[in-house]
Amino acid sequence: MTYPDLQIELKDDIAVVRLMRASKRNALSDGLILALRDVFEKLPSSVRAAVIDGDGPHFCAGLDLSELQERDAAQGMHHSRMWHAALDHIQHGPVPVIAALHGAVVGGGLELASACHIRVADSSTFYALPEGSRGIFVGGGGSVRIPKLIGVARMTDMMLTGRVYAADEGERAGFAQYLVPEGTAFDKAMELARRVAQNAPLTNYALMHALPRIAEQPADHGFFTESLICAIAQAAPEAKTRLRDFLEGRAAKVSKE
Ligand code: 1HE
Repeated sequence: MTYPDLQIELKDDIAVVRLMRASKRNALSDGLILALRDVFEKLPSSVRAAVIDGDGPHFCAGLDLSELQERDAAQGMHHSRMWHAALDHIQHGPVPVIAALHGAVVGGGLELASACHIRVADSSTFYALPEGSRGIFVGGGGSVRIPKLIGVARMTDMMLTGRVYAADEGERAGFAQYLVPEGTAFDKAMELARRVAQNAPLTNYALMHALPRIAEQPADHGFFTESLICAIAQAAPEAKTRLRDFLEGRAAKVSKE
């Protein structure tokens, strides 16, 4: 798989997907969005987790504004739906995806990050939704995914006032699950990806596909769906092996370290 602005590297069972458009701050052109869709649709079956990061000083400056030409309403809708399809391949693809963030994570860049399953930010990271001041609206799934991270009130404030969150307050607000020193987000993301890749595939599948749906269901439906996925996961041979390994002292205990 080769694409002009995307680098794909396989490090054992981890796919590293890097935005390679540093001169344009990794702004997401239509070509880049379609390439992301393609990559996550066609990941080799040996891949167990993926890391997305960005080349250069910023993770991603969002939509490529130079491509935002005169579009009529129908074209605008189809363009937004193209983003939805691409980012859906990340969120609901075959493997968990970890975003390694640094510098600007803004607009569509934040929409991309919010489609990932874990976000690791270094201390240079900042978050913003400049759509508000550019006279447009999020169109890459941001209004669905970003409030799930930070809440509707914070997102409304960001878009109304142009508020920029620094890395530390961003972590407290819920944008990222990990905050690490500058220049180390990729290494931390790889460490987490290796850990995630060791899980039983069905557990990872349940976390990616069942948990978000259960969270949207009324409690009574959620309990029922949970019971189904729980039963399917524990019936898998790999679960039985892992449980036996623990009971017979071969598996790691839970520890604070
Ligand atoms: C771009 C873009 C872009 C940079 N589209 N070309 N996103 C935004 O509104 C963010 C716009 N970008 C910025 O605010 C800044 O560029 C950054 C804070 C991200 C980085 O600043 P800096 O000083 O490191 O770089 P720069 O000098 O501003 O930009 C370097 C080049 O990248 C420059 O081009 P050049 O030809 O003059 O060298 C910039 O024009 C270009 N560039 N960002 C196109 N976004 C599905 S809907 C999603 C809607 C949105 O995402 S809206 C938010 C868009």
